[in-house]
Amino acid sequence: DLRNGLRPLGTTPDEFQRDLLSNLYYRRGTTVESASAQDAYETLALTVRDRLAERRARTAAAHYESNPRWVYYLSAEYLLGPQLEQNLLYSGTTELAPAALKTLGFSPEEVAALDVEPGLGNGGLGRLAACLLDSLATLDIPAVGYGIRYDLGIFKQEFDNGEQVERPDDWAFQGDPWEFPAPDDWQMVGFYGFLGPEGWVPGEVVHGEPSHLLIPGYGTETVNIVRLWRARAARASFDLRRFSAGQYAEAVEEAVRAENISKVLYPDDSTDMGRELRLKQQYFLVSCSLRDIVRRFRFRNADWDDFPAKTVIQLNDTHPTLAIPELMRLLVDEEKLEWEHAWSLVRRTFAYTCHTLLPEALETWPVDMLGRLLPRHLEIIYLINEALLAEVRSRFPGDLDRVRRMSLIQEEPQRRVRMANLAVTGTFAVNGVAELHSQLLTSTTFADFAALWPDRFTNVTNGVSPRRFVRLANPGLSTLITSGLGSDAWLRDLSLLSGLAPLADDPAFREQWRTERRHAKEALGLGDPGAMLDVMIKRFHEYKRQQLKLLHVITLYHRLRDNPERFGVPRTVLFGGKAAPAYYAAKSIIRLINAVAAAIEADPKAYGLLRVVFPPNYNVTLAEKIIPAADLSEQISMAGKEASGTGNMKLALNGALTIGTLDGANVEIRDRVGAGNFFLFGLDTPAAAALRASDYRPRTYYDSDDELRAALDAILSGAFGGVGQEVAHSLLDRDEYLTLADYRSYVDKQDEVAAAWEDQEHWTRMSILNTANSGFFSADRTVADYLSRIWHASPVRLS
Ligand code: 26Y
Repeated sequence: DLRNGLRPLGTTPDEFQRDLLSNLYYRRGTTVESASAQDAYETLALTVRDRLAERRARTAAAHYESNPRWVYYLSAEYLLGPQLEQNLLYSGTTELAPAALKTLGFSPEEVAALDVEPGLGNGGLGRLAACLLDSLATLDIPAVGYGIRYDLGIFKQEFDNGEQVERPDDWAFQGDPWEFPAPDDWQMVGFYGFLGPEGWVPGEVVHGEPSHLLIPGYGTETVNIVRLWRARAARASFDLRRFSAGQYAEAVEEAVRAENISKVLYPDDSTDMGRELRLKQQYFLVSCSLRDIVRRFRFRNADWDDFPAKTVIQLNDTHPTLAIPELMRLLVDEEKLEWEHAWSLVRRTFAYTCHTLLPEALETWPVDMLGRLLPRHLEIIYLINEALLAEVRSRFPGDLDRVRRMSLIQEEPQRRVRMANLAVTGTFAVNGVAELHSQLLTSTTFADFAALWPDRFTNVTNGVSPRRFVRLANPGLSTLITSGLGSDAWLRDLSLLSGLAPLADDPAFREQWRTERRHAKEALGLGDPGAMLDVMIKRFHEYKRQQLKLLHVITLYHRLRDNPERFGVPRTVLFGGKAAPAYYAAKSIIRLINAVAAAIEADPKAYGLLRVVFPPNYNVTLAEKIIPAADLSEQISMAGKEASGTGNMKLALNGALTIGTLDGANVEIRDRVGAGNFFLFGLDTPAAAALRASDYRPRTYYDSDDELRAALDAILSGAFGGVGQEVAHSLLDRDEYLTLADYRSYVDKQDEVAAAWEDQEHWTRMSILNTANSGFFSADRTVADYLSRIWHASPVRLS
């Protein structure tokens, strides 16, 4: 019995310190006298990691023994955030580390600064994956996350003359102390080739080499893993003959080509060159992960018919959808199951989460490309399509247009495989990520599929980790919440936050609440601590409408120039976020924001009244500093475009008030915190859709609104260094996301925000009620919903 051989590592200060020194000597191979800060960091990481690894070993043993139903999460992205502080907290060693580090001569702060976050994701979808893994472990669910170990994560954003420039994110250059390599579990992945009489003969083969990171549960013993694949050349690919002939580049050509597959996270897919490589990445992830899942199934099971009962595989958007034809291939070609038998197993194994409403974000792959890279998979997709279309024809005889819309193959203007249709067809459950989003999916994007298979569709509203985004990000407020509630049980049951509601009427508690929030603002150190901190932090996209916030900023600036003594509430407006490198419109907005920020900064009239700050390289590390300090949360997307949002939840939980449209999860936030504690503005989804469908003329708003006209004229006249004219033109000529239509409603609502801010007692009351009523937005609740609606897996607790 594995468990009998393990003794938990010590939790006293002496034991921790002894282990730290021992790791410094024996694993880091250095001494106290010569230890660098990096040595101290890596040694501390190992000492903390060991404590989790011991729990991991016991978790694995318990899982093996109970042969449970497994939840497998397949995601091309994970934005795990910095690991050190989380792992200190989850291993109960937060208090032990500072004293132990002191013996090495380093402060906790300088060591924590060396903890590099693995930026293996772009934004919301990747961070959601990380929050769900955290909650799965916290709820003791046997689960594994699968992903790609990109050498280069999401680019580092810098500003050069206000313009975004992208620098490579070499996150693991120094090695990653949190990572366990597992080279023995390598897999082989084929690409290209041809279909011969014996089946698919790949023309190129690469190895997938896994490593894993530990995913500890909070307040429980369970430690799960996320397994990340790295592409390697098949062995002996080094061409010694060419090398000897001086052809150094050619000698490693094959290795380079193989390793390129996991080289870099795609920040978008707008370059043609990268598309095939992205498809290769997707298949690489899927193929390695499925073989690993099958290997794990076989430890304790012999009968394929048990596979769906023991396995649920969640597809995080369509990026891993090739898993559906890949499992068909494994079952039919390699395991020799009958097609119908295999299809019934596949259809009961997979579930699909959709994260978008933008038609242009639905993935499709050219049939030519897919057929060249994966000829057998294309054939399997055609076979699945035949059965699908036969079912459609028999249910809706004569409805040719419906058949055309539902086909897995788009015909015009180019033949392409529709990955979302494949994902809906090959799964037993499809969910959107907020109530409104799920409703819109069944009434628009997937209306035809919902008519055919109504029971397949469901909603699971997103959530966020209260450990990372309240406890770790906001320790001061967390302590206050714990003292207000009389216990820290809220960290595992966030609905308990409702117990704070009565304290909103307690002036002493309100005073403490304000004090903690002010400390967070001082700690952030951006802008004036006395000013309202108004934040918009998220990826840059026109539908999210950073340009609307910017028009408001320019309007405020004009008002203070014309009438400084009547300006009212001082504000710091904070923007954070990255734009896809080839998304020129979004990059123009970034450049214009920086230009406006500089103009305001240079104007003495604005001093003490208005500032715009835009710290570069918004990531999880920075989010954890900004969110606790924020007073106002900007959630101003065009209604019907933001699937959910999760930053909105993080900000509300930390006591920021939201100004927002009825979009995504804003709707549910407002329902819960109360309409009186939420600043609503703008067109709702039906009104926005109707306006767009009509003959929308943005210029009529420009013509009839003096402040709006002044704001756009300022940009057009070159008031901000001649920057951003293309932004103004695009708003006046097209305004795809109805920025001008919502401008007046937004600016007027912002005046109400300012008026509310003047009454700090009332504002604080609203702030407390936002936190008290946001417990629903815990990722623990999200996972509980996935469990009861889709996964149906049970906890396995360590005895
Ligand atoms: C195919 C490729 C270009 C691609 C890569 C990344 C497409 C989409 C994405 C990422 C999408 C994403 O992050 N979506 C966000 O998911 C969040 C979690 O569900 C939502 O809260 C948010 O509204 C949605 O935009």
